[in-house]
Amino acid sequence: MEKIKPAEAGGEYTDINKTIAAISTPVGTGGIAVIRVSGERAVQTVDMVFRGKEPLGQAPTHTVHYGHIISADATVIDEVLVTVMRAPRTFTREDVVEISTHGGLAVSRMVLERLIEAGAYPAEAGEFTKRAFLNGRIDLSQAEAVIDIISARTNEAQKNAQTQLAGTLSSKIDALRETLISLSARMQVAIDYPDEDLENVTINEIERVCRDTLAATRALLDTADSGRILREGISTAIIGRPNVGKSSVLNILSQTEKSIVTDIPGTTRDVVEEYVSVGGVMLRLLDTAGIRDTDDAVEKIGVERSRKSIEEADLALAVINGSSEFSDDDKAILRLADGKRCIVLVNKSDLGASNTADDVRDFCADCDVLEVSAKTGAGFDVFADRIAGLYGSGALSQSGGVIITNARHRAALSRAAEALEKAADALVSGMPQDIASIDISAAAQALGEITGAAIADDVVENIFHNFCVGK
Ligand SMILES: Nc1nc2c(ncn2[C@@H]2O[C@H](COP(=O)(O)OP(=O)(O)OP(=O)(O)O)[C@@H](O)[C@H]2O)c(=O)[nH]1
Ligand SMILES: [Mg+2]
Repeated sequence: MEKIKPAEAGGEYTDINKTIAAISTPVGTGGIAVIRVSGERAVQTVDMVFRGKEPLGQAPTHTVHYGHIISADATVIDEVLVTVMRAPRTFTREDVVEISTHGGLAVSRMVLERLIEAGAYPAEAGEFTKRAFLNGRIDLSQAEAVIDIISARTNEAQKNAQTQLAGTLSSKIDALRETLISLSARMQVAIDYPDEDLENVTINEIERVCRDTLAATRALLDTADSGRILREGISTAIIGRPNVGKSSVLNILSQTEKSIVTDIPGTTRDVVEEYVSVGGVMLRLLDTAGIRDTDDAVEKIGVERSRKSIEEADLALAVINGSSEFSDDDKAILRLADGKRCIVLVNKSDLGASNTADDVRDFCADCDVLEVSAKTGAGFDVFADRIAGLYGSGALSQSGGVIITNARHRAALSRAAEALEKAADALVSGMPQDIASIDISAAAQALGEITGAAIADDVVENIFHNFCVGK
């Protein structure tokens, strides 16, 4: 079979009239792979390369068909199941056909190439979801929720993304925006026809609507910190002297051997990163080089990175060797975490009881001090409880359902809040209504960017390019 080069990405293929195809399952080997085809000619295109009991042309919607994908020289490429879904009850609202093949990389690629020979265009990143948006099935914040569901690493993050996909955020935003638009329209009439005896909007009413909408916008903005945590995890720097067991802590929490552990002080040089779920909360763990004065050039860089990662972290996880004295070096390291939330793990508890934990408590009244063993796992259940208490669902759910997890939404809400503040201030200081009216429209515009009701095309393009191909 002649190889077909994937078409170069370009404006041409964003054309909604084209039938597109892509492998929608992850690259690699698995039980099955799914190749998704969407567009006006989806059924005909697949029919050209499919041999089953009957052609797919007459297949009713939402039916599954057994058969084979056949190469140009009539040899069998794979035994497949084909699902035919006709518009409009599909993900893209277009005709969609999904071909389930055996999960080999070569097989799914050959099937995709066959489809391209038959006239399909390779889908761009996010193009299926973009079509769902362009065809009005979902709005922009729901499309973004699709990415979040795919990339969710904890149950909490996944639940929040599902809520967003269900349109909870959209309906909140739409309601706020509609209030502003109707207010602005009534103000406009009063401005344009000042002499008519129309039912005028009073300054008081305008100000009240601005303040109410501002309060609702701020309430959403207040959830953004929890939202960032939900999405990106708590960035947690594991810090401590060399050889205290920092890498062992990362390994036991992630149940991997990702970080190299040896009894040689100065083992870790680079910052090792791993996402783990602890107490239902996602932590982005950063295992760092043990902090000490060193002449080793490579280790020196590691120590510098370690200091930097503490600065950028949400949480410092300071590890101390409980089988040795609480030293001045330990104290210096705890001081680096001053002003941060800090949990101290007094490690190696399996080596016998010591006073080290009490000494740490005396030194640092604000620190949460836990005795653990990265060797046996003792004490890590208490650690998980502590994390759940600090960042878990109880802490998040106070915000009443909707949580802003997306930086783009946050920026748009900030702009809306700013515009509403300006409008309210203008009214209070007795400026003409047109001035406030401009700000109120700007606030409505900013809110509209969240759902995509009012947004520039290039921003939309940019959002969908963050998707993976096949989604
Ligand atoms: N007995 C005991 N040994 C431990 C425990 N945690 C770590 N160790 C041992 O301590 C040594 C150092 O562990 P690492 O995890 O490499 O320590 P580190 O802090 O990452 O060291 P550097 O990367 O050199 O800064 C290894 O020999 C580990 O097996 C523990 O809880 N109990
Ligand atoms: Mg290490």
